Amino acid sequence: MGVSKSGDMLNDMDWDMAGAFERLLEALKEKGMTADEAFEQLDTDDDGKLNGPELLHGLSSLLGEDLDPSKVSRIITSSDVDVDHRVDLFEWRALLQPSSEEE
Ligand SMILES: [Ca+2]
Ligand SMILES: [Ca+2]
Repeated sequence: MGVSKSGDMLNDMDWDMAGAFERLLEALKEKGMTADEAFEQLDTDDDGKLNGPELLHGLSSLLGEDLDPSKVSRIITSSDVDVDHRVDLFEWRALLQPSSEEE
């Protein structure tokens, strides 16, 4: 019910990043994982930052859908406060933090 489908091909510009992160939050909730734990899991080389390949790989497996590098680079661009082309823990938390509430 209420599911609308557009016949248009979903290209990268139309890709719903916020929607993807909502699904990611749902997935984490199901696994009982916090944002911090997810970060640790994604940070496979333990440098405290998520680079493109780590995000691509980690998010794809958490979401159970195949992201592509252009989506990942959009995630990085939109979250990268200090412009080092990596997502650190603070940037990651900001990505996953619902903006409505802060505690
Ligand atoms: Ca890393
Ligand atoms: Ca950064």
